Amino acid sequence: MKIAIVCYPTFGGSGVVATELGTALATRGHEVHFITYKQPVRLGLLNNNVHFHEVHVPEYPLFRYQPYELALSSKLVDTIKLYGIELLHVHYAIPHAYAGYMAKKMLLEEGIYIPMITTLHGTDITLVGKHPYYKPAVTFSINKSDVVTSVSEDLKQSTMNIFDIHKDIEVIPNFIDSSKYKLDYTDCQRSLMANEDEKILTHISNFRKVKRIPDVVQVFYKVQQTIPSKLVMVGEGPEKVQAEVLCEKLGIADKVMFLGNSTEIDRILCFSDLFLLPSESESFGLAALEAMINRTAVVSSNAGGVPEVNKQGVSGFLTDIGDVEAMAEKAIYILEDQDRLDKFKNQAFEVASKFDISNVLPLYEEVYEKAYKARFKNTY
Ligand code: GMT
Repeated sequence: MKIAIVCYPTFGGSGVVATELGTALATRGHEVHFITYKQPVRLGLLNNNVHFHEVHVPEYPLFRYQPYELALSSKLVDTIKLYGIELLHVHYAIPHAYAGYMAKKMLLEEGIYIPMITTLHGTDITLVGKHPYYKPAVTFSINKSDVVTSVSEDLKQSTMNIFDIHKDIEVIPNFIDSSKYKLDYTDCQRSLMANEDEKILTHISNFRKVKRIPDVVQVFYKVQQTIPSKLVMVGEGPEKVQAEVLCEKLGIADKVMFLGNSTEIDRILCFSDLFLLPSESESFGLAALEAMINRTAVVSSNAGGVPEVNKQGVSGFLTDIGDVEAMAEKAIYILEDQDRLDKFKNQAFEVASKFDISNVLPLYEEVYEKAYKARFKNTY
């Protein structure tokens, strides 16, 4: 099948999922066209089955806001016609589903029917999408999608609660390619980060408010009082500077490393013992899944869809949002005994393996087939 994928090209989870999905579809023989404003960060080499088309938004002084949706829908129309694309899959409702719907309408004028799958990722619903200024357009474009998928059961329920949706939403969880992690790493170069007797805690995110970055620092502050350890903070975002200041204030700056955005997440997770994810809201928690497949135990909040990924007492522990005390206690419990830590690390890997791409990719192929077969039946 010839598939166009629209996504954000950045380090965020939705872009990562879209990129990994497209790449895997291409290896299964599909022709995949990524359409976005920059080459996605996780996209490797382009080839016969993997194409990238850049959306350009020309600046014009009259506009206070440059019309990205307009440029995207025009690019979609042109690319779909040029390559004979058969299906459109948009990741993150805002503004992708809206632009996709406009492209569908324009193509229909020329007798071209293109089914659109919309995958909801989280903040497009729970944070940004529900804002009254966006809500009518988001509701409309979800209802007008041919198939809507959500990355967790919790996100599906939130979408149904927040918006007036009269479509079924299929839950297709995020995934991981576990074959990439079968290698038996004997040396993860831990010594670059910590002394032999120290444990390594890691946090990876976009450092937005929703991630509760001060909680990460506070949990580590308590842990390092009992367990010799280091904290590795990966990512960039508005809360980063405050976190650096807090580390200074608590006198732990020499034990915390801020690495910025990284394309070497697997190498970092390889030497990590424990992953911290105290988020306020999290539809799935792809970063936790990536940690788990790298045999890193997880202590997280129980926000949103996280309990669907991090299993209580198995891959790690979940506590109430903001309960820094309990998170630190659970972290110390896991880290204080090497045998126990190894057990949690292995269990985390086992849980993550259930989300292997081989189980999830066919679910996407199924919805593609369904949408493609039903394309003439749908009213636009
Ligand atoms: O908040 C982020 O981590 C980025 C955001 C995104 O849209 O890229 O992540 C959302 O989508 C990910 C992939 O489906 C999920 O794993 C994250 O849980 C979700 N973030 C939130 O719901 C806050």
